[in-house]
Amino acid sequence: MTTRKTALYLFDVDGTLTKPRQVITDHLKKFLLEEVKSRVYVGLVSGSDYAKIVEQMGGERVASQFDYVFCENGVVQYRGGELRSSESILSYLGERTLQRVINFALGYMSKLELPAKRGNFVEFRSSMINICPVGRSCSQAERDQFSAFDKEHQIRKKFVAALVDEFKGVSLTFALGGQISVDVFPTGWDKTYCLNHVADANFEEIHFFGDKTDAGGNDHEIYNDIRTVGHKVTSPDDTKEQLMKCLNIS
Ligand code: M1P
Repeated sequence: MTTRKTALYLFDVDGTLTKPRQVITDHLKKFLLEEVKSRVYVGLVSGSDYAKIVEQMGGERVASQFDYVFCENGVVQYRGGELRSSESILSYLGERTLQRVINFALGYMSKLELPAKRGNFVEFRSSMINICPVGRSCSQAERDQFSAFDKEHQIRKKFVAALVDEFKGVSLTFALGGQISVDVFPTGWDKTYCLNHVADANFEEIHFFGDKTDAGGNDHEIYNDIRTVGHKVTSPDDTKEQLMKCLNIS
């Protein structure tokens, strides 16, 4: 068996390994778990929760083959399919502040007129809240429609500006995670959080591949962190191409 280089390659999921909220292709899955994993250590770091990551990797058996699975920005950590650690936004904020955030978000969203509104506007996770103007129970077509509408009318950008203004004194970050929603989490609980979990492993290099690397995107902090070599990608195909170059795979 060949020894793997002491390097860790971390991957965002949506837009980097899969199309937003879609399942990874068999081709890319095989490439990552055979070609890439035989050369370096591999990990996932997503804003999503564990259930969504498992779904997008095509099942728990696949997800558990990654050396690390960091959910909710790495604040929730899984290894080999087992939960290793997590944090609670409820304990951090307290019920009163949490409700202020939720009530403000629901009030703001109630005044929006959109092409469609469905259900599940606030998703409460372990270490973050995800707020979604169209509603997380929208169909794929409604998701795409909202995404196009958002690009034209800056719905989420204006929503984030209103949240930042309302919660000036509270140490919270509002990030455009994916295509249709806003992630709300304590400042510092961004994707750089996962780097704490690998500090003991003393990797010589940590590479990060992500698409939302601009300011306000949820890959921004880890992409720019001095502990990582950041790679900005535009699609799953681009991720594969960049990996082939980095690891000299022909
Ligand atoms: O890409 C990660 C994001 O995926 C989903 O975003 P959306 O539904 O808006 O496309 C959410 O799970 C979000 O929390 C996460 O950051």
